[in-house]
Amino acid sequence: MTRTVTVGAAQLGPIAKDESRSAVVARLIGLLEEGAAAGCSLVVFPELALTTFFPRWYTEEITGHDHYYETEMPSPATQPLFDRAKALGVGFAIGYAELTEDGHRFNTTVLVEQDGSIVGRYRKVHIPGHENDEPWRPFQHLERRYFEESNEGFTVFRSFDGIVGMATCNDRRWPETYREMGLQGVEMVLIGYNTPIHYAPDPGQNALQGFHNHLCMQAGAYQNGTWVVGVAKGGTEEGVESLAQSCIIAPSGQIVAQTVTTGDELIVAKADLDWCAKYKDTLFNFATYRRPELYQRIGSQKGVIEPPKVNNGGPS
Ligand code: CDT
Repeated sequence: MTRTVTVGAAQLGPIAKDESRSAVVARLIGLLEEGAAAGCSLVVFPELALTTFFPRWYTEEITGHDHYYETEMPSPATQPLFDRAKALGVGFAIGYAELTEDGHRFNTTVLVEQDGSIVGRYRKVHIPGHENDEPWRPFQHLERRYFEESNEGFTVFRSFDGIVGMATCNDRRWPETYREMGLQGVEMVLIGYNTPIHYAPDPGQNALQGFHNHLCMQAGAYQNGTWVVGVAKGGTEEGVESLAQSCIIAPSGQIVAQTVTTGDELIVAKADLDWCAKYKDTLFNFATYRRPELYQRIGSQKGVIEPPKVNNGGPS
């Protein structure tokens, strides 16, 4: 018997600054129900799926954005989503801003089983952007002000009849993200994202946002023999245009489903988890072919250390 997970990528369109949690949760439930009707056992929502992408605004005090954070999950506002998931027998993954009891702030995603119980939590590792107000930008990307870097790393979870991991937005650009989970046998990586089209430090990259999005997720899928589900919050939110192009990628690296709008849209794929072994047991048989003794820099060195400049005998 093959292990097949019918998975839905539930892309969201913009969430307005003043949109209530209950209005957003109603949108999420609508997509969950659509997923159930399509036979999904798992529906994946984006990063920060309960609020607008608030790191685009600077507040002098970090607490100025506290109303965008969740202090419990589920909460009274999100409980209806968990209840509906349990009733439908559909699991889900959802990203949100987490404020812990002892005052830590993380960009978090939880994985919820078909019985409505939380089976896994992931806190974003690679936090992009900047910490201080940079008024020269048309809008801010202050994730480094509003979120801490997680020290928990990339755990994978036995769920949905397979091995499932999570990553968040900027994490998808880093090969280490996939390989850390690949080394734990991951079969499906769930990735939510909010990616503004305009990249202020180098606008030359703007036109390539869609290409880079798929490039890194397709490579991560293929090189680790895993499914990847990439889910956007897209469209123009509070005046900032963000990438959509959510997709479901097979272990071959091929995109098998992709959204065609920039709004709320569900795409579905039947993900055969046994397909992963075709890559994990052949070309990417890590146990046979990897050479970790030659990869020491990857685990120990953070920045670039160039080789010393050599004297080539020319005039000094
Ligand atoms: N949310 C998130 O991580 N977005 C980043 C934007 C990078 S530009 C500061 C991304 O990698 O898509």
